[in-house]
Formats: sequence, C-alpha cells, structure tokens
Amino acid sequence: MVKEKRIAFAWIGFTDEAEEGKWVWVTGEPVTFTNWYRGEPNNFGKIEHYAVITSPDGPHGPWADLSSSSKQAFVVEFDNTILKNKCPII
Ligand SMILES: [Ca+2]
Repeated sequence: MVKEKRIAFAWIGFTDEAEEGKWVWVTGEPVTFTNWYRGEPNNFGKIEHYAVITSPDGPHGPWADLSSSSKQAFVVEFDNTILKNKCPII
C-alpha cells in the first residue's frame, strides 16, 4: 500500500510510549512479528515512540520509530464483520 500510493511512511499502530523499548500494538494484539529497519527503533532524541512502515525496497517495508510531531499517512484496520453489518456497499 505504501509503495502503491508513493507514500514515504505510514503509521502502523505500534508504540512504546507507555514503556520505552516495550513495543505493543494499539489494538492490544500480541506482538508476533516485527520488521525494524537496521538501526531502528533508535528513539532518536528520546522522543520517537511510534512506528511507521517505510516505502519498501522489497515485498515488506521495514519499520522505523518516529516522534508524534511527524505528520504521516496511517494504516487503519477494520473488522470486516462490522463493515458487512453497517455498510450496504461492501
Ligand atoms: Ca527512529
């Protein structure tokens, strides 16, 4: 998606804002996979607590941490059962 839309970064809902170095999904799902870019997460300036997916060179874009002041696109995850019940178009 990031590559198709020519977006440099997109927020993915992964954060260590509650405890530095302890990365969690905002949905509360267990962390079973990470794809950090080499040298990331580096908490540059001690203010980077939110993960973005970067424009991929390969099939999967590596991740980096950025600060909340960085304006980026974002990825939204929907439960498709909700959409099927609420939206007649889908
Ligand atoms: Ca970083």
